[in-house]
Amino acid sequence: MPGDLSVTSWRHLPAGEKDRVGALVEQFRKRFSRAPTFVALAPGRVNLIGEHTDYNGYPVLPAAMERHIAVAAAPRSDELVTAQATAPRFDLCTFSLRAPLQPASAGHWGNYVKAAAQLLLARRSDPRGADLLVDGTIPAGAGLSSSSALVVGAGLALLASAGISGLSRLSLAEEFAEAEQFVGTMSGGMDQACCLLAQEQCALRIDFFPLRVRPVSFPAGHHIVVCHSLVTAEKSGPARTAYNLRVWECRVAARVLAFLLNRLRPLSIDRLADLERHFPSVPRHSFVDLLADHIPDRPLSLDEIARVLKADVGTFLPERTKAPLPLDTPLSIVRRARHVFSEATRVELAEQALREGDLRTLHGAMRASHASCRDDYEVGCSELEALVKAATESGALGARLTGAGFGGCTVQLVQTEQLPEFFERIDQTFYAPRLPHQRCFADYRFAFRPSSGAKLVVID
Ligand code: NG1
Repeated sequence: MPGDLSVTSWRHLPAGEKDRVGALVEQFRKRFSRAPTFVALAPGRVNLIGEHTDYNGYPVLPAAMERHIAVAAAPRSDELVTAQATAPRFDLCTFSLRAPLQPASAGHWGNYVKAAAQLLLARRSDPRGADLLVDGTIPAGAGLSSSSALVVGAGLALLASAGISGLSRLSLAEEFAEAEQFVGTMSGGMDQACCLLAQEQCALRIDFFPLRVRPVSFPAGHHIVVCHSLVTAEKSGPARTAYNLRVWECRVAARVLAFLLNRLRPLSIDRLADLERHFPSVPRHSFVDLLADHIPDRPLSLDEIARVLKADVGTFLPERTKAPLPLDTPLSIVRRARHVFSEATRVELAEQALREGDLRTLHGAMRASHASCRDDYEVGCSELEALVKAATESGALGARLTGAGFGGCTVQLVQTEQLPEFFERIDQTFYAPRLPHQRCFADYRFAFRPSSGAKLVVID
């Protein structure tokens, strides 16, 4: 099982990471005229399968990438946090740890640093601040969890600068997941858990409430390939609203099912997975049949749902929701529930297939997941469709959208020895026609073997 977060000397890092940390340390020295004391390295992740299941209490199967957010930090003598990024498009972010943390405008990158600072404030009533310098190689708005890597990286750097150590990776994953909700997304806990708990050469099966992980060896002779659809879906604008709507729809679906299963005393259930715990004799697929038997499969407001079921609208209002939606929002609860319950079964199937090296079954589960994300969860787009088709025709296994969707990336498996041919074909069919002035597409598609979780590096 995962243990505490220990500190590694930069001298013991593998060559590539050592160079990167060294370059960041140099930049920090130039900007702040002193050396940083720590560098946190927080990897992005790609989800093999289990999309939009985490906040429903069902498992996911991601792997950590070799791309990171790196945060260099040195303590300050006052209570200020100053965060700069190496990329000039991100402006300076400064805030005090004494004043209550207030989010800046939606989508501002500093909100993720403030989200991270909550872990420090939970441990110190009068903390000292730190100077931070942030660098990253994870494409943003691509469904590769760059935002959570920033929260985890900044959080670990702030905690280490304040002299706080010996923390459990599992508890940190739970705390960072809760903290990231500060930015206004009602997200689940997959990204922070993968970022902190991933193991080299393994995918990670993650279960939630309570958080548990188990590594699954990734088959030899294959690489995970990520391809960008060229559509970014930053969670600061419409993608966040669409994401939060899906969370809300699932919570209402859970409420409606709890009512249908016990009209006299409906349970306050807000997560679809909790239905299985409370009604163990009901097979998973029967929940969808029950819902479809009572609710038409089209968008309905909460009022309309209540009228169909001849019940008070309050019965179906989810609790514990930080950003509730207006009552007249149209909700597609039947198809959302169909995706979530079927995806939960596909994750179990995929994990088993990966353990047994049965790549044919894994391919089938990943392809079915893509269709379900597109048709029932409605998080696809035409560029993702074209990319999945191009990847499949170029020899990839299991091509599917990954992450929240609405654009972003696809994930697929490719035989290691076929990687050059795969890239040549996908460049010709997908990237070259869309980026006619470009010759190299390496920034948009890349291959890797699963990497390890976050590291805290001391600059000694
Ligand atoms: P991405 O794609 O990284 O934005 C989001 C959520 C996850 C999960 C997936 C969908 C955040 C920080 N993460 O990931 O918790 O729900 O969508 O499976 O919002």
